[in-house]
Amino acid sequence: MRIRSAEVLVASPSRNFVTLRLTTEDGIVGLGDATLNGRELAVASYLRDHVAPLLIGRDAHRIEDTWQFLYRSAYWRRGPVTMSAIAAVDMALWDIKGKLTGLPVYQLLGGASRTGALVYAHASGADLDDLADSVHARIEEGYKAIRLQVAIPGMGGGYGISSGRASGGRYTYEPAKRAGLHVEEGWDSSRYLRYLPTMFEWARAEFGPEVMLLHDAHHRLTPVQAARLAKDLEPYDLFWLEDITPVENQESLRLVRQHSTTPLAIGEVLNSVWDFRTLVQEQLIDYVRASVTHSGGITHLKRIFEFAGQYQIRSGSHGPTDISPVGMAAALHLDLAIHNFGIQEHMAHDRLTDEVFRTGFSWHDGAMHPGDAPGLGVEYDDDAAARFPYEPAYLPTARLVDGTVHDW
Ligand code: KDG
Ligand code: MG
Repeated sequence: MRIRSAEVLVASPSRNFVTLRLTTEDGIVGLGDATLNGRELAVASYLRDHVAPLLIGRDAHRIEDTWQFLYRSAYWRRGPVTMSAIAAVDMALWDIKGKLTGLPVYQLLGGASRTGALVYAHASGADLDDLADSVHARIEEGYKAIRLQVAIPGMGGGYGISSGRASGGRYTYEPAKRAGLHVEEGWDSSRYLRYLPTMFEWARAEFGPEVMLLHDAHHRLTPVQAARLAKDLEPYDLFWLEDITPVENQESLRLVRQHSTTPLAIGEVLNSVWDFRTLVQEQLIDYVRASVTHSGGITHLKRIFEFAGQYQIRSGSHGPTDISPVGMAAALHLDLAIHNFGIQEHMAHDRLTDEVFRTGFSWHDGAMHPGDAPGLGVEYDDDAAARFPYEPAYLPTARLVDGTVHDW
């Protein structure tokens, strides 16, 4: 079963997505997500100019061999551009294999280990009243786990605050801005550290002990600040505290661990099993946040999760809107199959995105299922995509009060 064509599709139905479409000689189509927020065209070129010519004529059945070939023969290893490109090829080949066998991908991965993947949604607010509305909306939609982000008084914002409802009435948070290439946001760690525990105290009083609460610090604290926050948040029983320090200095988490039992989640900017060695072997985290789209696809993310599983660390796949519905489907198939599943992030896509990508996702009791269509179960509508050409968009920069560039 040879690959006949490899097309790179770039469209912007409310935000940019890069999709790889592989077609076999017999006309079987496989889709893969290659979206790298703010750097989309780098992956599109990597695929179009360097990978597609290598794929034509290859046996579509050889998923592992193709993965190793693309990884090792490039010589230049890892990194988000390379690993997103390999991820797209890997997802598309799993999609093809599913269609050839007539099975959904989770069946090929060993079958379902659970009835659905517990998902968490985002809630955010410009203040506590606004946040309360957002949390109530998520609870009414059926979510059991919710990430809380709030603007910090006196700081004029904070990470993860939605600017309101997008098309179709859904609340979305889209940090990459189309208008203006250099959006800057202020940041003040002292105000944040003082305010956040009071927000969680309020949230537990307001929403009770049952709802699972999460928070993303988005890489902004020093080790000692991170330790203090994790300790201060202990009484509020978080499901996890995410990206509490920049991930490059992994040893810094030892300090956090010494001072707190708040569960930690890290890894959305990492992209290979080798990047997780210290975090996993020293048991410095409780959840692996890698994404199927940026970490080499289903084949490699499964390897990362199995490595983590040896240390009782669970999965927590990254799933913001910059993971396309194809990536989300791939993540859900893996979530269903692996043993050490923890939770799946779910940020509902804008309605315009749904016009381009048709999914068969179902939803029950706070959990999602990718559906039982053969392969990944996602279809791409070229006519709809043609209405939404690529538009450059960039992630913001964070600056401290004195103007210094900070981790965004
Ligand atoms: O493109 C950046 C987003 O992927 C990131 O800000 C989302 O941190 C994120 C999350 O946890 O969803
Ligand atoms: Mg995050």
